[in-house]
Amino acid sequence: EEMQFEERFDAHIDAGDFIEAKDWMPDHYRKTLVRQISQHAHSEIVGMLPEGNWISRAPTLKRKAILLAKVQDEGGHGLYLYAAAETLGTSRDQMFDALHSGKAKYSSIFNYPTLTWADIGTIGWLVDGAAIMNQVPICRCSYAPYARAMIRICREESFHQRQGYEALLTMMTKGTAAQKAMVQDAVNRWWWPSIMMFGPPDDQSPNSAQSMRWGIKRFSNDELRQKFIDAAVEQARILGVTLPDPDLKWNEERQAHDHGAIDWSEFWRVIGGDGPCNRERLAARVKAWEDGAWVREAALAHARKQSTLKEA
Ligand code: FAQ
Repeated sequence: EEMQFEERFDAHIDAGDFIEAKDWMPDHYRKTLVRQISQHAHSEIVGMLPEGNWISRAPTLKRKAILLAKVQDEGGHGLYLYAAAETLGTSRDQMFDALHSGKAKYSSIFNYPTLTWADIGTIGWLVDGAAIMNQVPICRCSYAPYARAMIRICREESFHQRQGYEALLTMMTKGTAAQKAMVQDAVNRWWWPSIMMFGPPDDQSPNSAQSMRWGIKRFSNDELRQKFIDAAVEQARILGVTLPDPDLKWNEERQAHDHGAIDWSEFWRVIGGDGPCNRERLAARVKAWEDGAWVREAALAHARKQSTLKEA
């Protein structure tokens, strides 16, 4: 009987149909989705920290309002994604526990510090830009609850990307020499970590083949990285900044840009827990969880009281 279910599932996948929460699915498909969706949710929540660092120091009221809205959106994205992962039968407590104990991953990019205001614009341009490139195809992911969550998330991410690019463009066109230098410095620091966001090269990506077979991933890590680099080159030219890769050049034959070697040892070190801010990020999440204990207790006490009142 299991065989029959499996055949039917494979036929659905081959036909490009969506899988819903109540449909039969192989265990490994479920596990892969819980892994990816929960890591994605953790990334959104941890991703609030580097930018949150600048809310109280934004240069104008307008910039502060935009940044507040962006960081709140990221909190919202985390919540939709936890809800999508819960449909697969894993609880939010289990997911938080995995994050807080250091077992679960979150995106490498959020382990880098935000040193100046230009970092906020650069995160919008490059980090949200990379996130959109990776996430638009997930709107067509075979698991429907994840795909549906991604539609709204992508709309908001594109506002995030625009606001970052516009903030940098303002500094580059109307700013002082010092402000322009600050933008270039931020781009120098964020470029390589941003292109690492797409994950390891295809030949070192253990999950890619199966995830592509299942329609969870629609493009490979290297394909998305290449598309991102090609788009960023033109955007950098308009901004008037230099991307910190002397080997970056157009390849007429491939109709794509060649780029210099990526330092994968840095990537593995950061996802292994030893990046510039890993300890600080995790400690901030654990502290927030502990400080919020009284809220969870109060909500539970209230719910218990309501249900006894109803019974009476
Ligand atoms: N960081 O075999 P693969 C955002 C891990 S955007 C950390 O290629 P897969 C928006 C990978 O998990 C960021 N770990 O894996 C925002 C696996 O380890 P595991 C979040 C990484 O899953 C913007 C191992 O390496 N976006 O939050 C990374 O097929 C601004 C082998 O890799 C998503 O999560 C990395 N960069 O492909 C918020 C998108 N790359 O799990 C605030 C959804 C790889 O076996 C401010 N996720 N690893 O222990 C995906 O598309 C995929 O999971 C990939 C990785 C492409 C990230």
